[in-house]
Amino acid sequence: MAEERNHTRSVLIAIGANLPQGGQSALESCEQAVQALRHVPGLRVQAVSRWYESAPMPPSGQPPYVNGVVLGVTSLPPLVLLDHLQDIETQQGRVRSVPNAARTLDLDIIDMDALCQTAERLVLPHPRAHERAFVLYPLRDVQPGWVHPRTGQPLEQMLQAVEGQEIRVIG
Ligand code: PH2
Ligand code: MG
Ligand code: MG
Repeated sequence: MAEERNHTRSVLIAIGANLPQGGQSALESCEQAVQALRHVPGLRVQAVSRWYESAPMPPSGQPPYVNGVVLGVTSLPPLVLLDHLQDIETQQGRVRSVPNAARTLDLDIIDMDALCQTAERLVLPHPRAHERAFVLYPLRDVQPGWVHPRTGQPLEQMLQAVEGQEIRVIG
């Protein structure tokens, strides 16, 4: 149906990395991921946040993470977009092991037009986004008026709740 085909949604995608790959730093991997996102058919990148560095959450002996957030518009259904994101992760050396393992690249859908779903492969909005400074700070760069789709809480309130989490801008 034409209506179905033309349906677009705004999307927030979180980017993270804390392992180098093939001589490339975590920051370079994140920048390369943005380029890969620009090539996903059916996704238009509208804004890219600054890059941030923070310790792993929860604390672990892993290297620090580089994080950022992309704001885009997409005509893709959520799971098709997720497939593209996982392809990019794999192309950039991601090996899946245990939860929260160090990784060369992580691409998470944070929110798609306030869609709320709890499908097995994809929970929206991202279930832990609101408690993570490394998501909320870059998200503010690209969409300062974001309101949590489930709780209705404005971004500024969520940021106050994560004040204790150390994070710094690196680029
Ligand atoms: N990602 C995780 C677990 N912990 N910590 C930081 N600082 N940044 C991340 O991107 C991150 C994390 C699981 O995806
Ligand atoms: Mg993640
Ligand atoms: Mg992920």
